[in-house]
Amino acid sequence: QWDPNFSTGRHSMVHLFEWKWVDIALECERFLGPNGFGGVQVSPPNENAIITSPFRPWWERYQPVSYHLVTRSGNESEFTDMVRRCNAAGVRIYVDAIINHMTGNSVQGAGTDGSSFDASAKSYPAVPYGPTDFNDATTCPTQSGSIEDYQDPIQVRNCQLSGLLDLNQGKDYVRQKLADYLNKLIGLGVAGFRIDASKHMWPADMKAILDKLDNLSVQHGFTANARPFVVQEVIDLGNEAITGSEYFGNGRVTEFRYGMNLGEVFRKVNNQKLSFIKNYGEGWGMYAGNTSLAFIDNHDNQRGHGAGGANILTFRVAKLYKMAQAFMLAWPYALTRVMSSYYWDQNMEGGSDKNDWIGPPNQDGNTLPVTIFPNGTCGNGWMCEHRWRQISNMVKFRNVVEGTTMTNWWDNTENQIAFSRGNKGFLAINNEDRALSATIATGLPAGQYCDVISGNKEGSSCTGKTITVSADGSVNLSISNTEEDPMVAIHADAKL
Ligand code: ARE
Ligand code: CA
Repeated sequence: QWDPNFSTGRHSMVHLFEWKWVDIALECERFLGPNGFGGVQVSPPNENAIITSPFRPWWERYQPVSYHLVTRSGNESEFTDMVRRCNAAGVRIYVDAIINHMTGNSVQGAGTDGSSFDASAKSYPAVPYGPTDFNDATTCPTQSGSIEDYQDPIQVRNCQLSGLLDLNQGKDYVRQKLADYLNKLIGLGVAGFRIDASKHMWPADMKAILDKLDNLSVQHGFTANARPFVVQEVIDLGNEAITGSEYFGNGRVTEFRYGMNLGEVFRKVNNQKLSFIKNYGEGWGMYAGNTSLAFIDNHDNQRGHGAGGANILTFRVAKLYKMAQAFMLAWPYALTRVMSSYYWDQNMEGGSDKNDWIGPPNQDGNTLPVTIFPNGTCGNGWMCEHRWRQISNMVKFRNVVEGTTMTNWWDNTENQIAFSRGNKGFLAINNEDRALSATIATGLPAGQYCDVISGNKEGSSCTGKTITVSADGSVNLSISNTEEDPMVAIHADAKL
């Protein structure tokens, strides 16, 4: 299912990485609902291994111990309350589902709900899974039992990803346990799933699991017969045996080339220029927009895991990041997901970050709450990129321009671009080392508009720039390259 089941008029989701359920519930009510966000991707809610060396890394949550809903984000009643309150605020919840594997192959002990497990015995009694539920030498062809060659689809699907005990989704018992877990979440009112490590499962096995899923819960406000949304995490940069397109039949697929290429464009590496993105998306060889999920960065590649390399844009390069987010949210391609991170100190050695493991802001392993300052920004180490005015206002822009096409493309053949979305919205970006100064068609009705990058429309005035569209629909723009945000965005709902 490719449709995210958003409530009417909403068109983007946000990943609230490592947030606690109580904070997400509050955020749905106080910010996401009122500001037009469609949904939240939450961190894995199921019990995971407790890793103490390094101390409580973010990635311990990608090592399932059971499907009990107890993690450092909260327990089952807190999760249930969050889903109910977010749905009531018009905001859907998508669960990061770890169904390819269990923990690393040598850990043992107790998980975040106290369930015991022993990976060396392939034993997870709280599910229960035992040795025959995993791939082994009869199904995985490598000596080590790990994936050694990404050009061999059998290894990629049947061997261990970084030493994580690999479930055999060919078995009906395993399929049923996984479907039971996902159905429990559907019963609590979630709208769909991000399916972790989808590349490492056979598309047909995944289909068999997805076919077992219930319709979305009518009691939680979904329409009758609505199917769970699915986005499959497949890293496909175009150079491996497995392609994302094998998974389109099951749902959407993450388009990792989107943020990677856009990072190169905004950083101007490999002679890339903004004027080249006139046909961004399918025109650049990416998946069809209706089968893909677009994002600038994710929880992996913002810290050097996964794929995308050094050119990925993150909150650390805020000026470029906001421009890239604005482009993505204004551009008519794919379903869009905004990242919301926490801060950590990097420790770069030989090009890689020795601190890439650091978990969320915490005290003795207990995740700290997201505090909100009077100006709307977040404290306690939470970055809250989704609350940055330039980003949240573009989430709203995307809602306003929905249904229109891209028109009036303009560029200076280098790094200054502008385009309209029908007669509903207009965006101009100056990523040049000099001012942008030009008269450009906007497609919008004549009048005065508030630039939603530099401010908001409040009552009958603008807190930022006021932009005048003349009788012929053009604007006389000048955007200095030294501005905090060298771009301008106007739309129908920000007209004075
Ligand atoms: C941790 C330790 C490992 C240890 C393992 C088992 O870091 O050293 O061996 O535990 O004990 C995350 C972290 C991992 C972490 C894991 C479990 O990133 O470091 O391992 O959690 O705790 C491939 C997959 C892709 C995957 C990326 C990271 O194809 O699915 O690797 N992304 C998802 C999540 C991750 C998560 C997992 C999967 C596992 O988003 O957060 O891992 O649940 C090329 C290939 C890609 C490949 C990429 C990197 O680009 O094309 O397919 O991505 O290289 O290898
Ligand atoms: Ca597998």
